[in-house]
Amino acid sequence: MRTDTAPVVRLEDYRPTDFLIDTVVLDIALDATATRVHADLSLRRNPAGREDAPLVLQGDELVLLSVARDGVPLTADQYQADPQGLILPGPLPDQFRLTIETVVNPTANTKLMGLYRSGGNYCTQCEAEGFRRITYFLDRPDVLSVYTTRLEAARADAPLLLANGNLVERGDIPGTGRHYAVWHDPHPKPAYLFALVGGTLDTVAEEFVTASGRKVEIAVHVEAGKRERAAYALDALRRSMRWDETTFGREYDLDVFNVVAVSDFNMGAMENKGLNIFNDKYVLASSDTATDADYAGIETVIAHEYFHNWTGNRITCRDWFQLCLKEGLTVFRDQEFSADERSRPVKRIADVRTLRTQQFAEDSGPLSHPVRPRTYREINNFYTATVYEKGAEIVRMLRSLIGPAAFRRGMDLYFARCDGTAATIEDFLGCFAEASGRDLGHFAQWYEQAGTPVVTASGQYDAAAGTYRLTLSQATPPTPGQPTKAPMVIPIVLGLVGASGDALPIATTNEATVDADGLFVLDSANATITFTGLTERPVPSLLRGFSAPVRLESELNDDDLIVLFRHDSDPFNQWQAGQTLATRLILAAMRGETVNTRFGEALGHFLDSDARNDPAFAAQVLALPSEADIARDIGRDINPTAIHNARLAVKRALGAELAPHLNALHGALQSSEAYRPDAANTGRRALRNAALDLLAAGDATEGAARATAQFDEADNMTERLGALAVLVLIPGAARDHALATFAARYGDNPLVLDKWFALQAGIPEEGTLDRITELARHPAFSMGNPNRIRALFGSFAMTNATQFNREDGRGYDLIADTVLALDARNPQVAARLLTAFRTWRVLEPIRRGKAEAALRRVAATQGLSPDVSDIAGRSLE
Ligand code: 0A1
Ligand code: ZN
Repeated sequence: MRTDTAPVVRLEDYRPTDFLIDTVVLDIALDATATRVHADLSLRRNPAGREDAPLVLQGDELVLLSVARDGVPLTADQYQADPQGLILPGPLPDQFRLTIETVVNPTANTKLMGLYRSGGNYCTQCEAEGFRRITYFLDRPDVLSVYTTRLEAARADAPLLLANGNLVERGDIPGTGRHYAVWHDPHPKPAYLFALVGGTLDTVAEEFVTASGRKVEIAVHVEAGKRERAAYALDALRRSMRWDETTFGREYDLDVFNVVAVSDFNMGAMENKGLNIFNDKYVLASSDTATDADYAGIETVIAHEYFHNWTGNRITCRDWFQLCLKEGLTVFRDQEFSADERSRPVKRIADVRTLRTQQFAEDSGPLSHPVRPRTYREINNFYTATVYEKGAEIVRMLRSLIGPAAFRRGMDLYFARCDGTAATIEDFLGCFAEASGRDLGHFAQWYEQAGTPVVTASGQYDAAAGTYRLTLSQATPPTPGQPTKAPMVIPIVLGLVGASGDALPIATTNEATVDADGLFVLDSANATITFTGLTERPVPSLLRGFSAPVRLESELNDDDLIVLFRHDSDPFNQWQAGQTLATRLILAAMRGETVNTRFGEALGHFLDSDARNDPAFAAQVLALPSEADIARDIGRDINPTAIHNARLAVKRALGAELAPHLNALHGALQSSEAYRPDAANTGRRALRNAALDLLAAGDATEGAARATAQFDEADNMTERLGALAVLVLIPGAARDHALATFAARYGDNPLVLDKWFALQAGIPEEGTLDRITELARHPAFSMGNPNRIRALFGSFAMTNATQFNREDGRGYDLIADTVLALDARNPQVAARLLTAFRTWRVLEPIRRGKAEAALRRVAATQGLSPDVSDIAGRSLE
């Protein structure tokens, strides 16, 4: 067991390994408590490594049975071994075979890293450093090997045996009740992409023919009895494979592609070569059990893991500092896929909401780090919104800057040049610099500099001269370890809108500064653009499509925002104008003022006209900025209860003002057609739920009645859960009845019960704390299952701002206690839960003190995992 603080790993200390492992032959006899792993490694000295260096292999909680070199067992003086490592001091030949036998206990593996059991099946998770929990290895991403895996198990225990690559052989071991399967993966890969699965699983499969005519069997395997819920995942997989062919020219490269869903999984899913393993939340769906959001999540995650086959697997990372090389790029690719499959503007709005809620929050607090960090203690703590979501934004900005054609050429060059290698951000950017002929040196700062830049805009119209001078400036607040910041390269897509909504022509004194697509590149601290030939005062529409991950502060007045809300041709900025107006209303309510921004009136007009043309977009417009959005806007001395109350007051007022529109919409959007998870129907249901939510705020009695009716009549989970989400906010018999009905109906479906746990954990009432204590004793709850923990405690800490941040500190104590109770069992999930404290420093003094005390109590606990110790330590720095 590793203890407390792990040593710091630094990017600048990177050096190649002293040995390479060309082939790995594994023979694994699966057993619930004593799985024997026989590993045969062919090693050779790395020409780039040190001469005469010893061989140092990593392990983690391993039990060594035997070790031999070139077939000769090693004597005790020829190696040093403990559970954490195996060292051969040498002298060693330049090339040799090393045979290692270890034994591992999958049942005792509660960390869910390495080989473990879930739902009675065997599965693995090796990213980032889980392979060392199976055998001793050079467990780092720049060691690429060809794997052959022989699995053996009792046929009754594990009728299905899967590993990476193609199946080469299978058969019975006569007279033993055991059988085996041999898998071979011809593509060299790092150990973190190794996987195996053994067990009893139901399968849906079909044939996929690649663009060049190669036949691939694609299959989704789920726990026994869940087969009916696997169809959508298979459909999403087929669509993803086709999309990557047409959009990026990438074909699949093995004879089979397997997806396996397990019920105990620390993250969303994992891109193991040819054998993706998924949290079953991102596979299982039926109209009765999954919401439209679940379907969209499945589509995204299936695509994400599949796209890793090229961006992550064929081209992997040199070291874990380069994690964004695969993650940022692959998120960008899955976002583009979903945008193409659904509505592009709505997808963009949803992605920006996530970015702001997760990444901006992370980036403004003690856990802020560059997209490519320079140091880490525990790499598991760097699978963050910054690496993933901000990493994707960098790729998106790159495309805006060099244009789609050069971007595609750069991607093609990257695939051609780096295929089969473990690459760096420099390798990646080099391809785009070459393909576009542009110097991307300054742009590369986005990977190095943490923090969210603030862009400030101010404009001056000169009616006599017909000019508009727009001044843009940027500044990035300090972040841990980076007290001073340099200007960044910020692509700002902009337009000018006239008072009656017309797009005004763009002409500037220096024509080169704003291109035909409205792109202006702000790459210094300040810049001024002079627009000419104007016959009216323009309203600037800046940062269209959210063209850069920055905070924009502009001095637009309410009337300007109404113009943009009504007329902006850029849907993102149309939505943003509505959000900004709503934010102003909420901030005014906090100050005890009533202001009239005419937002309610504009919203009513919108609901009667445009809303019905694009319901998915309208649903986004109706959803007020979140409490976290408002908190971020205020920035310091946050009182979450004051924000909650002000937001609720605005929501009530808007709900009451818009009641006739909302009631009409809610009725009109009902459909008697059979459920389909397509974009059009998803949009319709989203708007119907959003209308219900707002109208219930305005009139609780009418809302409860409509919600109860919707709950009872719904033939799908989206509308049933939408109604329940409204009902849980209205104390009373209707709520209690609906919660009980829901639990009775779905008592045997853990993924659906997670929704029930999560909704209750989010209730912004004093009694929620006791409710959570009670729910933790519910028979369906288990501290062994990450999804259950996230549903109950994660939802409370991350979404219930008023109760997590109770003034008496009991919310903080609950989460601190849970983190400590969980840490010995599953440090990765415990550490993730602790990140709920990431914004503690901006709280008002009383809450800040209580949050700090809870964090200090965690940090001072003896025997913490490196994961929790790292988060607690950095949070307090
Ligand atoms: N590479 C995966 C994420 C992942 C990372 C670590 C894990 O360990 C438990 C699991 C999954 C992805 O980006 O989907
Ligand atoms: Zn990924």
